[in-house]
Amino acid sequence: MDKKDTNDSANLLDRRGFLAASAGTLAFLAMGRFPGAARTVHAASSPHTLPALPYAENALEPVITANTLGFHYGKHHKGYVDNLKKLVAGTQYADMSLEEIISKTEGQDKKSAIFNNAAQIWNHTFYWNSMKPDGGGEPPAALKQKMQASFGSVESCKKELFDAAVSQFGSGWAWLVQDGESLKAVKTANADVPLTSGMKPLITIDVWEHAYYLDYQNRRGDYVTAVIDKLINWEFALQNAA
Ligand code: MN3
Repeated sequence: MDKKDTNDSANLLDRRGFLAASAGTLAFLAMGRFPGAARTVHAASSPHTLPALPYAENALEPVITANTLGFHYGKHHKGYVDNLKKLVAGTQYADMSLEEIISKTEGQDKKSAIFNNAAQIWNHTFYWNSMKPDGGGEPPAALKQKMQASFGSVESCKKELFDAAVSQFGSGWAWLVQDGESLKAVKTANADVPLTSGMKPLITIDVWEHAYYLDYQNRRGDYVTAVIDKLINWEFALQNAA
């Protein structure tokens, strides 16, 4: 990992008041829990590289099949990287980190293609890390406390995350975020990311149809339930909340 890049990126995030959702991610990945973690860290903030998956394409079966993951990562996620590379070539954005591109293009109609592709790269990398083989189950005690303080119980937290995911009309994302001292379940449309509202993402679930249609067809609720119960990486959420 290039320390200078990481520091620059963290400083920029702080200056923007983003409170380093990525810094939490970086800290977690830097702990080396995933093979190839360092590669993921560096690539996650680069607009030019498809970050490595933190596990094999078949590692989330049977909840998410290798078929779905292969298309989702290899075609969709890669497609956003290929698009962004072309869109930023020779522009002021070419040498910026992904987070910087997102912050500078957010809300600007003329830059929406750049924003959409940059945010989708960020969102997908965050989504892959929001899951792990044999995930779900009991959250770590420190996260459990935060969930109980904000939602009343772990079950209520999961239910609000589920509700956000199934009620998002059309394409988008469901998120567990930290907003100030509270945790919240929120949804965003299309490529939108809670970073731009000053909230710190802890976990995300992709609810674009391409995330589940090959495995679940129209049954988004079944996909979301299975992800929450069997794949969600609560340790990743806790690291992001730190
Ligand atoms: Mn997707």
